Amino acid sequence: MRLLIVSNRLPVSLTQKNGEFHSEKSAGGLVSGLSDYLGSLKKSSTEVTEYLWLGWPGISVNEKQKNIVREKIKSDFNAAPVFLSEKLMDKVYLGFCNKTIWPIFHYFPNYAVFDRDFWDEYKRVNEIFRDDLLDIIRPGDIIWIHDYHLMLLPQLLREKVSNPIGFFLHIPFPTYEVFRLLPHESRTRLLTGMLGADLIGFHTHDYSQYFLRCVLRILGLEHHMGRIDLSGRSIKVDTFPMGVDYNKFNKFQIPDPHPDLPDKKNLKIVLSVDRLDYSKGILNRLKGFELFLQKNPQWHGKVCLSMIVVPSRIGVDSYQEIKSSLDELVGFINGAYGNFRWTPVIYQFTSVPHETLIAMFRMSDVALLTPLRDGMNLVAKEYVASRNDKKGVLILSEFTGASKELSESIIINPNSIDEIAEAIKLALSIPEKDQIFNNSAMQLRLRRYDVTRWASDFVHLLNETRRLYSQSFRKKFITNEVLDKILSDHRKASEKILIVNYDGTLVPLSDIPKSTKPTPALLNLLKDIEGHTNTDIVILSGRSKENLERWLGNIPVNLTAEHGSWLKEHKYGEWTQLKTLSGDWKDDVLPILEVYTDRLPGAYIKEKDYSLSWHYQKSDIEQASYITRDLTDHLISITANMGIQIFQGNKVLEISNSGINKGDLARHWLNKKKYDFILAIGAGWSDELLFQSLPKRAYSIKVGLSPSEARYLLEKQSDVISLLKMLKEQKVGVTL
Ligand code: GDG
Repeated sequence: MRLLIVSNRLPVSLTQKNGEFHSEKSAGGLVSGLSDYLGSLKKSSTEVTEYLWLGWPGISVNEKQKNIVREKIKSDFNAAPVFLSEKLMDKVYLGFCNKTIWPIFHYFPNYAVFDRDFWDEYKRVNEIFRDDLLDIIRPGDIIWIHDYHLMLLPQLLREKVSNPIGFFLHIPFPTYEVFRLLPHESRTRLLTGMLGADLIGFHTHDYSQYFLRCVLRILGLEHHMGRIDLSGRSIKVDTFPMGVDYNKFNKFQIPDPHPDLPDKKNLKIVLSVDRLDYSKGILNRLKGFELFLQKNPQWHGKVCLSMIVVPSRIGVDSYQEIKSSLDELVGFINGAYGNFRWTPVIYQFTSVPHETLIAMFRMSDVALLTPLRDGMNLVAKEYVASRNDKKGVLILSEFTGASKELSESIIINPNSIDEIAEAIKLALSIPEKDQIFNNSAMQLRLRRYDVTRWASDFVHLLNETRRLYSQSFRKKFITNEVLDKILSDHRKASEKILIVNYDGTLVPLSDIPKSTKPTPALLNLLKDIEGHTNTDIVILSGRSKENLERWLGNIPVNLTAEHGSWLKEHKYGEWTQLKTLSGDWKDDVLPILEVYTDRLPGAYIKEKDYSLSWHYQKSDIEQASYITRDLTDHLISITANMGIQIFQGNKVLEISNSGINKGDLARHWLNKKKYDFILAIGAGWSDELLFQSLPKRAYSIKVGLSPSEARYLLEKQSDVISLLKMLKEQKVGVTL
């Protein structure tokens, strides 16, 4: 199986000099982590046998040069380029990506810019990725898309290919209140874009939950244990905390003495490493260090903060502002506390070679990482993994994904300068044996769940998700052969019956119950099936008999209202009851429904002869979802001995004491004649009893993709109408 990794940038950046292309490996957590995983594929036996990395090569290329670039990066890096102009890429990277998504997702709405052009360019780049990928994707490939630059891509591809698609977000996913700051169109499209994937992964459980909540609040889609059902597909949302290549850091050999490193003498070193970014809390870190020096003169001359800041996003104003404040603050601290023999803050605004970084990790007594928000923060894990002496103390912000796994470190709130200063003091005093104890526990975890495990877990679950959800449904899809069989059996049979549910089957589900009145076309279709093909029709519904009479009373169909409380056989034209029913129980249930109605604005009660329905189409969806669960539990507990049934419909809870379920109803109608063709179609969970009660030779069809006892599945309600039209035509050899 071939794995296609898709990210904004390739793991390599091209430059052009004198007509020649030169490549340089790009830096960053995503690239180094995935490269380590892909490297491990050659050594181990996994389901992935081949891979190809797709992304922007970092340079504009003219038509003639495209093939040269393709060949170069394919042979050197097993990668394929998505060609985009540098101008467009810059606009999107420095526009919607880093001036809109990045600040919103990192809880800095004051830095966010909402610009229509940014959004249009973002959509364009995602479409260009889609178009280039379509030339490369082969059946059987699995596609893994990475990060916030490509959030629309899963859906854009889903519309064109059926390959398994995974999406992983490397940055935090914000809470609903922050996410909704995005304009309507972009917030909806970002969510639906991600939902094009079969598996969506986040670093932490919190991010997964925030995403699911946004999906509920903004798209109105509920989930069951992280599974969302949408347009005939199931999408799994899960948590995969990204790890590091533990052995690479732990076993790395560095020359001793290393030429780039500071002379340690008797100094304690506090290390800080980040990209320049307001989300990293670098200014707070410096202020914390300054407060520590202010409060602890005994440490003057004995400790230094060694700070590596890697330049990034040079074109974004907010980054320039931070850089100036940073320069100023470093200058202030060194001027106020330093002397000829001691520089309190050693500051480098550059990236350093990988080997130097590991050497710095090993010689630093403390790593001080104080992001105000960070998806994961791999530097924290790399520091712990690099310590082959198991020593060192990590001070880590509680707002990093990594803090969930590195709980033996000193966890601080980076908004509190006091907490940072106190933590530095504490870290410098922790005895070696405690350092070793804490570090060993963290190393154990990092060794077990390393970057290879992270990626292989994701890929494995992506395959599983597809196998479990989609494939099992797919097996039940009505094929052309099955369709032919249904139609020819229907044509040949002499006694035929069609039992069909109303809402969600004959008409689409709607939040406005009155809007699902049957159209003249539907009424004619039912009339024709009955008249031309001599088929008895039974319509099952939870609606009142008055409602059904008004809508369907004049066509030759048999009706069942209020979940079976009332029946009307067309040829007699009278509403009758299967059993003698009582509505006395309503006196006990109504007051309960009223209490819950008061608690949920927008909810209302409808009373029918032998049933009550509690509607909440107009209510806040999330609140309704909680309160409905509560109400259902409450009703079940008090009605256990009343013999009433509770049905969950589309934003309605129906309570009925018919004592008759859809299975009983089916038997009632089937006993009328010796039917040699039976077709039952339903969409809700209560139709399962109908499907179960049918004889084996009957055709049963469930509308929508979810586990069902029905023999076959149809994807959507409109497919039911197509099928009914075919029944009417009595043609064989057609397709849905
Ligand atoms: C995203 C999310 C998430 C840093 N300075 C140098 C250097 N680095 C390397 C580190 C580490 C990587 O860069 C930085 O990783 P982070 O995790 O801190 O952050 P990002 O790559 O910016 O971004 C983040 C990550 O994706 C993974 O999902 O953790 O939250 O923002 O590997 O070692 N490497 C070298 N010299 C440096 O000066 N050689």
